[in-house]
Amino acid sequence: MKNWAKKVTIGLLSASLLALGACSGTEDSASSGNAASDGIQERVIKAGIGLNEDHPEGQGLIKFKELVEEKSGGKITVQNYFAAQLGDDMQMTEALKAGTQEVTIPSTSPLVGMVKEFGIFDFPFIFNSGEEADAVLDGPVGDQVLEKLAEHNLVGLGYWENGFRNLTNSKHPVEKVEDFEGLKIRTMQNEVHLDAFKELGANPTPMAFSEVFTALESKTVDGQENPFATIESNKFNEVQEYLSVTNHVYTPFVFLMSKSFWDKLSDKEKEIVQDAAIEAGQYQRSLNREENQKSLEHLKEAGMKVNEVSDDEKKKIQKKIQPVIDKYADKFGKDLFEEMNTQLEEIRSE
Ligand code: KDG
Repeated sequence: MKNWAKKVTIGLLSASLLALGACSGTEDSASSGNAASDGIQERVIKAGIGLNEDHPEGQGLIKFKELVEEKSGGKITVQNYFAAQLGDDMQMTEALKAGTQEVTIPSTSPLVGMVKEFGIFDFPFIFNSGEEADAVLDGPVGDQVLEKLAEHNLVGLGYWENGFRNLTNSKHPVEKVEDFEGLKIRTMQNEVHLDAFKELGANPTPMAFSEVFTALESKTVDGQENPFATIESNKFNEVQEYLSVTNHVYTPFVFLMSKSFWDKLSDKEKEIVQDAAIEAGQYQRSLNREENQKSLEHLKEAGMKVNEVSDDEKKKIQKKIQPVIDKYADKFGKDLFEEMNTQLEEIRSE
């Protein structure tokens, strides 16, 4: 049974046990009278992300807050922090592990040093569409990776969407595989991205997202790669002239919760936050796809010189970085990688 289905089943079971007043986690609430009838205590969830409030990820977090506060009758409140106010992805992830923050929703890419299996989602050109990514992430492969989080005092409540990544730079258009040569590209802190850009002849620099705008503005790096909505929201177009549509990698976000916080929750409270993370995630994915198309148009209107990299050139890029994929497929888990590819082949044969 899928992880999320298991969680919802537990929720339904706990709802019936609650009705009998027998559900675990209510001993504290028994002393507070009303709470005993619904198994929900006064709690605060501190949630932080690296992107801005106006980005689809920020809007998804606002939706999560609305759902949790509505479903808990206001007893559970969510305090949202945007634009790396609480630190960068890795710092916020460490805060969850330490129990000083409850939620963050980073890209999976910088987590590969902690859970190597996340790395299979970083392989270039793995997914042809967001829908293919949804099927893999919400299925057995995505679930198996989330289960690796527990040993790090983390719980994964589902995947949201960062999206397909495209290259910007201040030097020249990237139209063919040779054009990567010598470009100083900022990458996420992820060995697949680093090795792939090295294989293409670029000069990659790993860097936390919160430092990217300054690095581009000061010309410390020539370029970076992110989905259109991120490029627009963080105004990278103000310091980047060229946008080359490569869609070279699909990056998921993963909804992380501190396990020490999760373990304190009653079954009813777990059901509320799990369902809210999934429902807000569906909303965020849909909004992200709409907004990314709008952002591309806005970036063109703002004067970015946009070129589409042809399928033939994408095939040459893919061929050139194939040794990187072969190397890391073994390192991240050949079986899981093959299970993902089998699922993708089945989807494409339907
Ligand atoms: O909090 C999420 C962001 O940090 C996310 O945009 C990461 O895509 C990312 C990048 O380029 O670091």
